[in-house]
Amino acid sequence: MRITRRSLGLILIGVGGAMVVRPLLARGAGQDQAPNRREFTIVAKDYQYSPTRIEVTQDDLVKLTIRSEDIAHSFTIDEYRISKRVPAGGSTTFEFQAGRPSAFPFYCGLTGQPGHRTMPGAVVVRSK
Ligand SMILES: [Cu+2]
Repeated sequence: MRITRRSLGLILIGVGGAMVVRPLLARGAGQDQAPNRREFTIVAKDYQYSPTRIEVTQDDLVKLTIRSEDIAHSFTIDEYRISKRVPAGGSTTFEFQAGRPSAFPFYCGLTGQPGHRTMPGAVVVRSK
């Protein structure tokens, strides 16, 4: 088969469609069972978190690993009373269960250098 620009587009649509359909099926099957588990890694570097935004769904069990690629930082989400120290060049991992839908800011709570105050981000919880 000759791969034309049009057929390549159709193949890509097929791949994208499969990626959308699979999580929907998984959610339907597990509706009354254990909550979905989600895992993210957030990297701190140059006074920035990356990514600055993660999206989860209400009731998800969220496992977050925060890794610093330079100095020590902290990772705080007031809504969840989470405040974890992230060692220089190291990481910390913790879990929480997503509650009410909203956007919950996270930030670095260290105060030694002014840069720590400029590390904003958010955990966005979508309703089911
Ligand atoms: Cu910091």
